[in-house]
Amino acid sequence: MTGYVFFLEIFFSSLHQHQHINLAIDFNMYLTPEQVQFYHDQGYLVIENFWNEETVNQLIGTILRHVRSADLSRVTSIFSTTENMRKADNDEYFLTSGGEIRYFWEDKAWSEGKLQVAPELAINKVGHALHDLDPDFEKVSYDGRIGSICEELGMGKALIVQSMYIFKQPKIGGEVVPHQDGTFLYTEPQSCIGFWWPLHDCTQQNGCLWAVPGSHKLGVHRHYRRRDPPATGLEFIPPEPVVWDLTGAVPLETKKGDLVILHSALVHYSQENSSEFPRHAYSIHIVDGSDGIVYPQDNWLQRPGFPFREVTKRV
Ligand SMILES: O=C(O)CCC(=O)C(=O)O
Repeated sequence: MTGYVFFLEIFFSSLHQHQHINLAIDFNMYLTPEQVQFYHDQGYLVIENFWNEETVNQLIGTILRHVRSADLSRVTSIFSTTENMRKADNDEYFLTSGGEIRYFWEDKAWSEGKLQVAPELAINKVGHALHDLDPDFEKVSYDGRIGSICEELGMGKALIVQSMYIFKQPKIGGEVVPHQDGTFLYTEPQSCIGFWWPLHDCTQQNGCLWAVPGSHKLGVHRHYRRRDPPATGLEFIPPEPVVWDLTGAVPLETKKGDLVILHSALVHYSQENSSEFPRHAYSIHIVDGSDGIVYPQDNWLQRPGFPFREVTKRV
C-alpha cells in the first residue's frame, strides 16, 4: 500500500556551511526504500536499536526464570549443527518441540555423562514456541513493526513458525555451521525470513553472526525433511553436505537490541564462543501463509492442532 509521502526541507547552518536536505518520508513504511533494496541485493539487513535495553534485559531475565524452574533432569537432547554431531535427526523430543518450550544441551557442557557447569550455563537453545507460550516473548514477536517489515519485503500473510533462544555460552558455545534457513523451514515457493536479535553485544570472539552477501541469489541448495512413512526421523536431500563458498563473508558485529533480517537462501553461520562472555540471541522464523504458498508436511517442524499465527503490521 502506498502511503502519504511528506517532503521535509531541513536547513542546516553553521559558520562554514549551509546545506539543504530534502527527505521523502512515507509514514506508512517501516523500512526505507534503501533498506528494502539492500535486503534484496545482499540477502540480509541490520537495523540498529530495534529493542531498547529494558526489553533486552527483560527477555534475558525471563529465559533465566524458565531455565531455573524447568525440570531438566529428563532432558537428554544435545543440539549441534555439525554434520557428524547431529543428534536431532531421530530425536522424538526435538521432533515434537514445534509447539513446546524445550531445552537442548550444549555438547561441550557434558563430560563422562556429567554436567560440567551450572544448567543455565549448559543450555545451547530453547525452542521452538516461546513466541506463542510465553507472554514476554509473544509481545516482542508479534510486534507490528515485524508485520510491516514482512509486508515491505513482499510477504502477503506473515506466519511465525518457530522461535529459538540461543545461548552461545561462554567458552563452550558451539559453532552454527554455514546454512540457509530455507533448508530447515521451507515453503513452495520459498518464503522464509529469519529475524535475529542479539541480546549481548556481538564480537568475533563471542561468536557473532557471519553473512555471505549476495549468496541468496543462488537459491536454497538442500532440504531437511521428515522421512516418508513408514520410515521415521529426518534426512537431508541431497544427503551430502554442501561445500559453501564463504569468500566475502562479513562479520555482523551487532549490538544488543539490534535486529538482523535474513533471507531464506542467505548463507550464514556463527563460530564458537571462545570468550568468557555470553552471547545470547533470540530469533523467529516467518513464512508466507498466503493462498498458493504451501508449507509441506515433510518440514521437520509440525504442530498439529496448534496453528501458526499471523503477525500483523502496525497501523
Ligand atoms: O545464533 C546463532 O549463532 C546462529 C543462528 C542462526 O543461524 C539461525 O537462527 O538461523
